[in-house]
Amino acid sequence: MLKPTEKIWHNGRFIPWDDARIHVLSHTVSYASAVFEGIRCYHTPSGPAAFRLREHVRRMVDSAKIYRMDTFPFTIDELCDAMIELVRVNKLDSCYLRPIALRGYGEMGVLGIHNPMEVYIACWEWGKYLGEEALAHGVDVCISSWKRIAPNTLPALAKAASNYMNSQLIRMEAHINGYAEGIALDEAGYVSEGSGENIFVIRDGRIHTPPLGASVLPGITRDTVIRLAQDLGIPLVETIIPREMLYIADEVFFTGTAAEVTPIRSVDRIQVSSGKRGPVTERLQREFFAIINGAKPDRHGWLTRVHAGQPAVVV
Ligand code: PPE
Repeated sequence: MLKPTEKIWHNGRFIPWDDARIHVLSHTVSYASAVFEGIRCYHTPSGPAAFRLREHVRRMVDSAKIYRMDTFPFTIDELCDAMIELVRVNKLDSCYLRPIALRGYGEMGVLGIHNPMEVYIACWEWGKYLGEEALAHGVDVCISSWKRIAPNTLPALAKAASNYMNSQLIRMEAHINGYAEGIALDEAGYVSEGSGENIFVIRDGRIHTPPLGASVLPGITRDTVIRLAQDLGIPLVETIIPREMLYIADEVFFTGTAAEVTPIRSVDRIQVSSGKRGPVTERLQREFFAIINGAKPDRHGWLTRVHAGQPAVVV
């Protein structure tokens, strides 16, 4: 169960957790007209720090633009500041931040452009997405019978609520069949992504990941791993990946804000190599966790410290 925190940010004001309610006839409830983000704030020796905050907020603003949410009322800077202040106000040392921008209550009907935009930011403490064990030992996954959203149906580059109905189908099917997660193929039948993670495949020392044209979310963790692989001198290509490549890979892993860097030990009950976390995955994981935990210098400027600025004032 979700553990409430004290405050939620709504359109520029802090309100009590329980007051963050919307009317059942808000546009978003019938038509899924919402865009959102998921951002982790990590415990570091210099206090909590949000990981790649600006990139996440930029993607949210991009998602809103794709959906013609022209009335989207806040700038990237304002949203970044609001998130940092929210973590301070809720006195959390580490948490997951969930900003949501939705079309609210007003007119009924699909159009939606006359309905007010409501922006909320909540945060709470969130543990390991695919279980504590997953990061060390990996997860068992399947290929979903559901495809990922096809090009020019729902825009995959937008992190929109509507995309997650497709994700739910993938995740529920995997869960019911005893898998930790499902991997969807794209419209053409090539590997796309998990219900809530991007995917990486390693063979003969080279990392492969599907390109943005394969109906994937442009993951911030995906981008992080691409940069870390460059830093470590590990060759990486963005390329279409046939399904069977997963079965014969040396290593496969997921990336995501919630899932972080999670090894995959089997696909469709076919063991990936020895069925243990592989050396490239482990190297990337180590580098990733060293940076987010503040054990290594933040050489890319990815962390935003929560307590670096002025003390928060509760409105
Ligand atoms: N693909 C999908 C479909 C996706 O939902 C996510 C994040 C990613 C890739 C990875 O993106 P990024 O977080 O920027 O590296 N999924 C979020 C939702 C989790 C949830 O269940 O809610 C997340 O990881 O926060």
